[in-house]
Amino acid sequence: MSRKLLELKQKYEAAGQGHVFRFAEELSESALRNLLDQASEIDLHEVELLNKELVSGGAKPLNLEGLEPAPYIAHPACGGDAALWQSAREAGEEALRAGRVAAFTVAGGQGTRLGFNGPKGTFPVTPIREATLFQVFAEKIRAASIKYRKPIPWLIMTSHVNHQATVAAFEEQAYFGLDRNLVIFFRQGRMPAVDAQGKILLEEKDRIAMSPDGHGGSLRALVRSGALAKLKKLRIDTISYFQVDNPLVHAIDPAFIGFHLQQQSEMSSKMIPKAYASEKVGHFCQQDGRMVVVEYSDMPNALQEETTRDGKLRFVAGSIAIHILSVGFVERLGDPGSPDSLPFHRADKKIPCIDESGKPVQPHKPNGIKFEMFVFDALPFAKNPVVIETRREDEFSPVKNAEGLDSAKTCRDDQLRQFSRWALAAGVDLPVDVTGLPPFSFEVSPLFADSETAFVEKWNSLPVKPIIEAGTVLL
Ligand code: UD2
Repeated sequence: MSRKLLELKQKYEAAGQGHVFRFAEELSESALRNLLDQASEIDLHEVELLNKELVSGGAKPLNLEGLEPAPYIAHPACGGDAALWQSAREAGEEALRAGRVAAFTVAGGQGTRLGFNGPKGTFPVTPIREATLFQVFAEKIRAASIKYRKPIPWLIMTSHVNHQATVAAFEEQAYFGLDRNLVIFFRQGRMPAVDAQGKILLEEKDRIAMSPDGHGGSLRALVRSGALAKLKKLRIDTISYFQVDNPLVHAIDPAFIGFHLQQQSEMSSKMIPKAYASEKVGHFCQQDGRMVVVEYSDMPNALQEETTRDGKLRFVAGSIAIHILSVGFVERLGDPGSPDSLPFHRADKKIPCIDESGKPVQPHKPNGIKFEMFVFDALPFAKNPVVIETRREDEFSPVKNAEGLDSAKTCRDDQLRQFSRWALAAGVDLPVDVTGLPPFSFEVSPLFADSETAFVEKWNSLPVKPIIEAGTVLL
């Protein structure tokens, strides 16, 4: 132990971070072990570079030169070419039947805004069964693997904080009927938080203030954890990536997969037209011939509000964090020696910590800096990136906040509207209000149907049609 302490202490002192061991002498053996484990996880060279780039230099203003809206493939319901979509769908279905596709949920976030105690994926989200986000995704993945007669592995990225609770939730629910060997959990990396002088903050005498390295950390975590090697062994070459907060997502979308494969894209994305200029989503743009996403917080208002001649938003393509990634691309970008690596972003936060004398500090304004990577920053490195349009009502209603916009209530209502649209398309007589909301709650499990087409087909095949009323669950 003491040799390890000595070695690390020297390294940290040389990097100007010796204070991390300020209280080492006072610690019990197990507390010291914790501190040493954390300290050895940190790449001091990376921290030094980030300090130079993002801390002493401050946040860099975005280079807006030559920024243009990115082109996208329009949805057939919004003027897109139906034959093109059909051909993409067929290509995607072929890949699914060949077992080339895995699903991937990033679930390492801290979910602070929702104020829910536990991994966000265990948040109950559906109107009647109160199925959790994880259950909804599991049922979508099961439905697709039944349809295409091939098991679909599911990768789930957790964080140090929620890993155990996430795995326990799956154990408790017997993996929602999935093959447990094909549910692959792995932890994302962590980064230390620093103060305005770039000094690593201590949360406790034996604990460095560490936080998840952002969803962009998923690329290197896929490689480092061995999850990507597992996929390659299973002959998977295509990964369907989505966030844990959006139960409407088509976890497996043949048309999306097909466009990605047909155009030999390394990373593809879905967009929705922004509802209003200041909507909090990233913007798909092009710059110097490369695809970039400019986050809402980085895009000047004037650009967000710019309109075309016909009065539509110019930067209309909103990123909803749904992607297809090629395994070879992840392997290239996730390699620690790769020249193509994701940049870090700086986030100024209130970070509870201890001061030089070991006294706890509860900050009331940002006192520290966290470093995070964003997955969409991989786009400029991707060959042939494709963006396709999806419809908000079909695919996007995230649960982010405890109340108001993007809350459990708005998400439940959006699910009800979706179920009602499907039922109406099948000819069910359902009274809905002007917003499409039915007067009572009911639910359609993805195992019954996971799209309007699937619903209509299933409904038509039923010899006896169930009555849809308050509390109905179609399973
Ligand atoms: C994200 C996008 C935004 C838009 C929106 C759609 C960013 C910066 N912004 O906003 O452009 O697409 O989503 O809903 O991404 N996560 C991890 N590890 C981390 C951090 C996050 O796994 O270290 C996961 C988290 O569990 C969640 C997802 O990433 O599934 C999104 O995280 P968020 O809530 O921080 O993203 P948000 O809402 O700011």
